[in-house]
Amino acid sequence: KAARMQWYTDARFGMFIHWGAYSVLDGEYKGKKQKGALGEWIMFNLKIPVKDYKKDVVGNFNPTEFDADTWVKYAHDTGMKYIVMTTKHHDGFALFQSETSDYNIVAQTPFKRDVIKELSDACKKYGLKFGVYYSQAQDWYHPGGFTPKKRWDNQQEGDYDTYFKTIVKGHVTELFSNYGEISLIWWDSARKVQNKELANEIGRELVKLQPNIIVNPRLSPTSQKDFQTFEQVIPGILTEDYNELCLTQNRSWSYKPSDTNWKEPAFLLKTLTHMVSIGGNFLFNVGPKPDGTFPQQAIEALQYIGDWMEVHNEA
Ligand code: FUL
Repeated sequence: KAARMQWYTDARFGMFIHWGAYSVLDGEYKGKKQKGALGEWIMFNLKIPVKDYKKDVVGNFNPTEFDADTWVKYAHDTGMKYIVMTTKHHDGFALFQSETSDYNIVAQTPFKRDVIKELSDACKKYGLKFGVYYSQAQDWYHPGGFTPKKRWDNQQEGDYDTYFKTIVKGHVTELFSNYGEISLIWWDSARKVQNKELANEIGRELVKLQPNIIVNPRLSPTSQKDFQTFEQVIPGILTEDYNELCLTQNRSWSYKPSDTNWKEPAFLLKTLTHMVSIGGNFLFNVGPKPDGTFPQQAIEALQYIGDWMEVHNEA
């Protein structure tokens, strides 16, 4: 474990990216406003039927300005050493080409490009580690995927174990086979896993495809645990089990311009130095816009931290 963890404990600073079809909406759908703060939860919050989400949200995802090099260069120039990218969030929509399910960016959107391929290539080019976020428990699209509270849409009725053995295993096998080295997997969300033995068994099989990968413990409550994450709560001190803080710049993880609670760049820099001083990592989240560019607030914060890093970089 120590050897696999070395790059991560040296890294200190990474970029979390929440981007998907949900980035198209700004807390509102067909005149109804979302009550929850998290843009990536809009399908659940507004109980948008699968077929409508597929047509109006996924079908309108066309990020024509997306350029993987630009994203990775932002991270690189800010002094970040790794990227963790949403490959499939709770809405079930995959941002990579897939034979497992045709609910993916290549098959369903006018854009048709495999952004995971482009991002993983750009990470290699700039020497950053590439990690994948994958929502294995919740999936509001594929039959059998977990949905908190009641399902609002009969299309999702199905068996959880079958979903896990086909969709999750199929998807993650593709992610671990088609993109070169994957350095980290960020499973989500352990508490909601319904069959932890099955999850652990499949998890053990999958990591064999990427022997150096490090794993967070959100696959199941008893799964492999290389590092842990504090979510949105800045820890005062770390025990050795907790290595990472992930934090958004406003409140939503995904792009939501009506959420104007932007944190000051100086505050984010202090958060970074604090996390480093207590021996942890800071995984700073960016929610790119539906056209594929970064919000101005993110660009400014990254620039601010990057300038400081440059001045203080003695190496
Ligand atoms: C949570 C998710 O429900 C949020 O949408 C977000 O992805 C966060 C990092 O993890 O469990």
